[in-house]
Amino acid sequence: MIITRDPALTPVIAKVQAGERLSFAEGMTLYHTPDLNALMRLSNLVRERLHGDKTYFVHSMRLEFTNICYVGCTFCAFAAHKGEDRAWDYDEAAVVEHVRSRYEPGLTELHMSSGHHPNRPWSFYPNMVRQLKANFPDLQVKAFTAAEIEHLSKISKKPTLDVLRELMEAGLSAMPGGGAEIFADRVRLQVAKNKVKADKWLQIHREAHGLGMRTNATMLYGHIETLEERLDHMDRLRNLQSETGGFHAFIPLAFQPMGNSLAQNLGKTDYTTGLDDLRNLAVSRIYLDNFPHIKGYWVMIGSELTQVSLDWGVSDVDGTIVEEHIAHAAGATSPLGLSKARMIRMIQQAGRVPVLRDAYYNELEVYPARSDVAAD
Ligand code: V47
Repeated sequence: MIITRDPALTPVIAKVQAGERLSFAEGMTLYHTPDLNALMRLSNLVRERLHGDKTYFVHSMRLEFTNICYVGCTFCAFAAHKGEDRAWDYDEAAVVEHVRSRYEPGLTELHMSSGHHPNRPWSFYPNMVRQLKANFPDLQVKAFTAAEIEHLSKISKKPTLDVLRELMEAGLSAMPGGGAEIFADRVRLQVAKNKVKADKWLQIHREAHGLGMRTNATMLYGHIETLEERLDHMDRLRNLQSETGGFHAFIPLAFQPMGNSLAQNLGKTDYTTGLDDLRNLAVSRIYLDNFPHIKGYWVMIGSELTQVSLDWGVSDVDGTIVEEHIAHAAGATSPLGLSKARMIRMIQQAGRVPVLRDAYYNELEVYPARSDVAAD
């Protein structure tokens, strides 16, 4: 029984408790309610109804094989132009070598996303996936955002469906959720005007789901978007998920304000607040009633707040990562990666049950819940 001091929240709580879908207006009530404690408990109710105390993580490696990109998103501090000192650009052999030099036994997921490279030919991408699978057959390759898939469609002059099919034949397991940013045109035109349009982003995920691939969805928040535009973003995702059921997780990405023109032009130097991060996670957990998981992305909100977020709807904390560059280029203060032991402790300290998963949420190992885990 969740009691609230906010009369507007009472009917929303009743609907969620009855397992009914919320309307847009009811979603906005979640964003506006002053009763954060009730919001937390409501999101936790949904989270525990789905997963109990289980909290999923993956033993993963991130690899950005190039930061060369011609798109020019205003929030990005990662992209570089060809010839710049800070540009890097791995060929197939360098990609394999990079993974080999950082490989650890038990690694299950390789998560790759990169810039839109102006010159690499289409054949490079399936070849790279094939070489990775030949060298590391047990590794699940989760790669290429919908924005990258659209780019590959342009350079190959093939429909996005064929691009996806050929990458799957080469060994691609799943697609990450990047490139979604905020779907609303007003924002998209200001932050990512040369990137894949919202409808096309959704269409590419629809096609991937149709081929049997599972994907994720992100939302970049905390810049110029309104709360209505955040919920509109979730609403479009909820509709697609009702159609296909192909999304694993929704991942809110907290805007990192360093080294990018969007923050500079806004005069913004502050990070999103902890309460905005938590409220946003809770709203997404409640509103996205057909998404299996809400991910707390420790790279952008820190491992400390990620621990707290496990009471605010989060049931997945991504992975060990090893080395991340997109958020760190834009000022993320978290470590580059976390050890598996550290992730397990982080979840146990929050009173939850750590579950090691693969890219498809198959459970590889369930660890005990422990109340006696010392602080780091
Ligand atoms: O698409 C870029 C975002 C994304 C900034 O699918 C920024 O499991 C905040 O998509 N501040 C890449 N965000 C990361 C991503 C992701 C992360 C974790 C898990 C998964 C998954 C996907 O990072 C980009 C863009 O939306 N981004 N710059 C910035 N300054």
